[in-house]
Amino acid sequence: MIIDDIRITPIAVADPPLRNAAGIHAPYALRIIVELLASNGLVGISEIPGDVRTEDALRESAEFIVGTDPFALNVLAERIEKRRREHAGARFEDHDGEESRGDAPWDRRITVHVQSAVEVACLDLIGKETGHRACDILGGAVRERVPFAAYLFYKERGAGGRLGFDVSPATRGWPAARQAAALDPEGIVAQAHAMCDAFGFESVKLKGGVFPPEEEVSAVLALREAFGPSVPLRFDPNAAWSLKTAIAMGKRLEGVLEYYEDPVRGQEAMAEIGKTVDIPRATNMCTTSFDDIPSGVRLGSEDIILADHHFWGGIRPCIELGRVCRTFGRGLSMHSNTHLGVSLAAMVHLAAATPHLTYALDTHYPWQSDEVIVGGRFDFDSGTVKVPDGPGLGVELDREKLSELHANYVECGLTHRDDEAEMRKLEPGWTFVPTRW
Ligand code: GKR
Ligand code: MG
Repeated sequence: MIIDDIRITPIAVADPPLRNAAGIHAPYALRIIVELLASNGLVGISEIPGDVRTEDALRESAEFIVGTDPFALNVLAERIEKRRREHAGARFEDHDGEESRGDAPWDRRITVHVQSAVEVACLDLIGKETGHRACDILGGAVRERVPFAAYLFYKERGAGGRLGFDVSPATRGWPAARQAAALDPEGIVAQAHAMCDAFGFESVKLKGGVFPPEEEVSAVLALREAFGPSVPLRFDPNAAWSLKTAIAMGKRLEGVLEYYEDPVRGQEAMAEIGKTVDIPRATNMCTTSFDDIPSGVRLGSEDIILADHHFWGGIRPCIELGRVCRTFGRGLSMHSNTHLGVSLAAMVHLAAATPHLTYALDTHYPWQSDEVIVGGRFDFDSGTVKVPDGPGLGVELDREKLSELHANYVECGLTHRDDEAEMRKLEPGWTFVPTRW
């Protein structure tokens, strides 16, 4: 089996106005659907965050992806990195260069996105060729259902895309909560109830870094009051807090949080938190690559790392990360950005094949209404998703939906994620401040 062609389809997915430290989500989130067309007629698929720079990098990579055996995963990963290094030159590892993770809550490195797109689509091809599920190729499933956490956001009114602001007064439950604004502790608790009732989640995460710390701590305490100590709570201000603030707030959250995710920026500051605040610390911002592991271990900057196959270069590096975490006594959880079912399927296979997965995973999936896979949206049962049965990822593209979502992309005119620019539409003059409080 040889890869004959690569098809890259940017899509725009309706996304509600969710707030974070860097601003607010645009009405559409960009994703890229990648298809690898093999010589035997099989097609392997993957999904990654959208950005024109990533699209360009994928197109450039086509010259050495085409003609390669999809089983040659190590060779492909190395070639992608080499090509990206040549392309970026000195800027590759500069703080502000092309391969910088950036200060925003999400990761903007292009190489790992391209590696992820190619690896996942190859695993899908290998599975289809051999008749095995992706998780079985990766060593076998240690769980057949994967647990996820409710992911709460402060949000403005509306559900994104063309869904507008109108909701019939008769609408109840999650569809109403997905439209409603949630800007205070009462709104967050109502959102949590609606999301947990609809999906059965048994852990809850609140995205912070939006309002003054006292207000956000009140929301966490209101969640604890509403759900009791049996529901694990996580809180993530995306490093918008100073060390002083994070220590003061952390003291109030001891005994309340399951983990404190990126309260501050950088491994050194995260390590300081660990000296005074008695809550496990998690990160998807300060330890984000294998190169960061030695200093993270030396400093003791986190207790839990959030894997993400889009940001670690694929599913296999995340499984390796699981082994590293077990070796160094760290827990492993999973990070998420806005996504559809192809990414969800990959997350589920990764989680199924990772013995050392110690927490329920993050997912933005409840916030989306679009889907790009045949059969529509995934079902959640008691907050868990079943590993798909079919070979490879076990999901297929719905071509009609893919065309619709691509038409959204062309129409909406967005080329990359810019939550700060969106926020200015709401509050002219608003600027992103990496450490705000
Ligand atoms: O979707 O606004 C968001 C989140 O803030 C996201 O961008 C982060 O990458 O989910 C994320 C996180 O855990 O930091
Ligand atoms: Mg985070």
